Amino acid sequence: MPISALRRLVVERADPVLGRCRYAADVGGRQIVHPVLIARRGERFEAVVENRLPQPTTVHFHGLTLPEAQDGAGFDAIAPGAAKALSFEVKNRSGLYWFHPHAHGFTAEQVYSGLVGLLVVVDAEDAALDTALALGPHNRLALAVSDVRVAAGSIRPYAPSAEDCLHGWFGNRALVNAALDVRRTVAPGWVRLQLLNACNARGLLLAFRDADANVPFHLLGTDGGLLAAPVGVDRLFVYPGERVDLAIDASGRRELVAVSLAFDPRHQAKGGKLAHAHPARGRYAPLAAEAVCGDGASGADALPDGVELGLFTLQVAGTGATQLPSLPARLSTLPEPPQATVRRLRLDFDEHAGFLIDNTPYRVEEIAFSLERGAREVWEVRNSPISMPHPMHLHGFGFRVLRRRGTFGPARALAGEEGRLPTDLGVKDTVVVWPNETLWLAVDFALPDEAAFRGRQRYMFHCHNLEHEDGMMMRNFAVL
Ligand SMILES: [Cu+2]
Repeated sequence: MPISALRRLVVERADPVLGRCRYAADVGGRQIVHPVLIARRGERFEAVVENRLPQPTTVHFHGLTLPEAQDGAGFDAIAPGAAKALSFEVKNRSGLYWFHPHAHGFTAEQVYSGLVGLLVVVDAEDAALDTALALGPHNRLALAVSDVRVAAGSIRPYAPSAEDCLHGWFGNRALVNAALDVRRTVAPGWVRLQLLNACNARGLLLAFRDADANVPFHLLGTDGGLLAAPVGVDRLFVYPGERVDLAIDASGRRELVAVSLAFDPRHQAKGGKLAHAHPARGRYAPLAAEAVCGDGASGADALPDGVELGLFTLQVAGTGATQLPSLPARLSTLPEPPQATVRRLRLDFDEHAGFLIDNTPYRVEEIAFSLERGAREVWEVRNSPISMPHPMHLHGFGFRVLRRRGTFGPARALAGEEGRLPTDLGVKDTVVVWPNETLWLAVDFALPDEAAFRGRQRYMFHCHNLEHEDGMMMRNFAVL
């Protein structure tokens, strides 16, 4: 639905027993649940968010460049029963963005419970691509893929053990746009698929199968919009918070099954035992009323990270274009990565404190560092060899990956020039840092509009493994 039609966005529990939640858009008195929002670049978002949860929440627009007051990063959460008016201009490039809760201590539970919304930003470049691909009406899809724990036919409530808090909360089934066992029908020809990994913690090694054959596809874009040119691939790592924009040829196929292939997830951190100890959690009820076992057992067996998991099926039917158009050689012009001063950040593991940035647990009032608006920096992000993959998310600013060093394990096979993975070639706001790796990220801290961004603006850099995020792997910084 177009954002111009949105007046109210209700955050509510759909099932108080199991705690499943949803976003519901109010469009002139009519309710659309789990809305996929569509915005033209430059359009304004004007809506009131109503929190009907028994917990504080926020709406964080992941990937958008917004003033602190609209970023929903958790500095001023919306209390249960309260509402907040949101008003901002969508300034980002076309691409798949998303929105989700970001109230510290509640993020993992609320996202797992179903609060995942998609925002598709479109512009002339995006429309030109659809025309070039001769996309049929059913051949463009925007999908949020997460994993949930299903037992006896129902999705079990969020109840992480100390082990889950360390490695992440993993499910056993894929949930796609809030549904299990998703099948979509597409026509022969190009299919354009914008896909979000909305899992709390699971890394996806995305591939497509037709019977037993792996089907090659093309990467067109990443978190912050289109690549300069398409890249041919047969699998891609997509970690929590990351998005990919793909083209796959459905001609001559009966169905395409999207899977996450088996891989070594490189959880090198051993022996730590953690529990969410965020003080705010004790003051509010969990989302589910049904009692969960005290030791965190959820009544369903989780599939560990890196185990093969079926995601969804594209069934091919009908007739498409008689001749498949070739992919455009050029898709977009990317902002040049700035050459700039280096800021070093370390991702640490401590058996007692868990995963931290620069050995410092998150404190809401702390500002780790400040920089001037318009500053250009290269962030050198180094992950400990005794760690695990961390999908690191920067609020407010897209960045370019300049290079990767120290890559081992399954990512190494995908590395190209400067050690970069195919998904490193676009504009990013979330990037996975594997154990022992160092990444160099070029960021331009320009703020687009003096009036809307007046005064100091606080943003965050954090891990998007949501158990790590709630477990303090997060820092604030300020743009002056
Ligand atoms: Cu992490």
